Amino acid sequence: MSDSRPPIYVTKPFLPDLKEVMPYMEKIWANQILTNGGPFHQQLEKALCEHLGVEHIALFTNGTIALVTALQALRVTGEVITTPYSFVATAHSLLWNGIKPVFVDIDRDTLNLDPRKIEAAITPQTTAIMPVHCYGHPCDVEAIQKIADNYNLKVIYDAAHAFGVQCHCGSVLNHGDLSVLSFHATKVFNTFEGGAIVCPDAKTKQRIDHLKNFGFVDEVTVVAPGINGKMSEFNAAFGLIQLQHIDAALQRRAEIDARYRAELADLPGIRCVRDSGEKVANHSYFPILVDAEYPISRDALYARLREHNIFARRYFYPLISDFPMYRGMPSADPSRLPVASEIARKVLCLPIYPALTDEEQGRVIEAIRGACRN
Ligand code: T4K
Repeated sequence: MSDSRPPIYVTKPFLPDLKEVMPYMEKIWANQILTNGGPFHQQLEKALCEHLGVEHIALFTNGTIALVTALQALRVTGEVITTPYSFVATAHSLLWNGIKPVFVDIDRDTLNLDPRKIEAAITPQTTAIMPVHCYGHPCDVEAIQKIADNYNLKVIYDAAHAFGVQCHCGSVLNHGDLSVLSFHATKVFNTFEGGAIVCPDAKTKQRIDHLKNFGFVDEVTVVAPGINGKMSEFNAAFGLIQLQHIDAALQRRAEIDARYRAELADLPGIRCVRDSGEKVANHSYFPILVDAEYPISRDALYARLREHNIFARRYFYPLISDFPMYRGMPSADPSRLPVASEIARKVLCLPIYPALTDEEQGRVIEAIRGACRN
């Protein structure tokens, strides 16, 4: 049986009314500045610093180039400890810099890099740790910083999911040496494509700004083999509009999150992943874990939802360490990553986005509950 009702995807980008976009386009058309650090680019950097509660931010064309550049900016080499439970871009950014990723298992509750397992993976070649605030749930930032301080390692957070998240001491983006955001269409805050590096000081931002502009300092001076990572004026303008709607978008996400938790709570074998105690959450994803007590497997549930025209996603299956370019590495051996391997077999991310209607969410819940009645 296939469902004739409209499809529901795991996410849908928030798009403002086109009428709101036109005045920004008119300004771009009038001044003819399309890119290279134009007025909207500068305005968005300022607005994001204020909104996020951070000191310095460098906008990028996407999160992946921002990750690659963050590693360059800190001159990271050798080996970097990271999580296998993420989107491939996390580890790919290391390979693009000729760095060897060393995978360490995740914590069963937070699904983030397990700080208790990091030390055993440190070698004389280790220069940094690249943890991910997976689903926007903060890592154990204190424990990670303590290890980094003890071993003189840099910490670069892949904070692609963590827009607006605050832990007990303010923005989670202020932890580590650098934090990298993604503003991809599928993210809580999107600029179509986009990303950013949050930096602790003006000097680091300046170096990053050079690196994202081919290494140019002025017309005749190139100080590094930089890349073209600049955000365009269109994307920056769109970001300024998005910021006006972000609070309402996050509020709606919170409502959807709360309803899933309430209506799936009594289902045997369905566990809703908890947040990690953040003060302000962003509800960027809604991951559930499908355990053996549920009548059908995770993959059968995924297929069942598809029959109902509901396109949930298995983020993050397969593990990064299972992809061909990584699986030969000793640290990629599944026997060394038992928690990540188990979670990747059980996880399913349910649709969550501001425009998801109550009726649509009801369809998702009903399809999951339905399997228990068959
Ligand atoms: N680090 C982490 C931890 C990340 O999660 C990501 C990106 C990065 C780094 C890299 O940042 P970026 O370089 O991307 O800025 C998506 C995104 O493409 C990717 O950005 C994201 N993580 C990842 C978790 O998810 P796919 O392959 O699942 O995307 P796709 O095209 O299948 O989209 C999922 C659903 O979203 C679609 O079924 C429908 C909806 N959708 C998607 C797009 C692109 C729309 O409604 N409109 C759209 O324009 O990777």
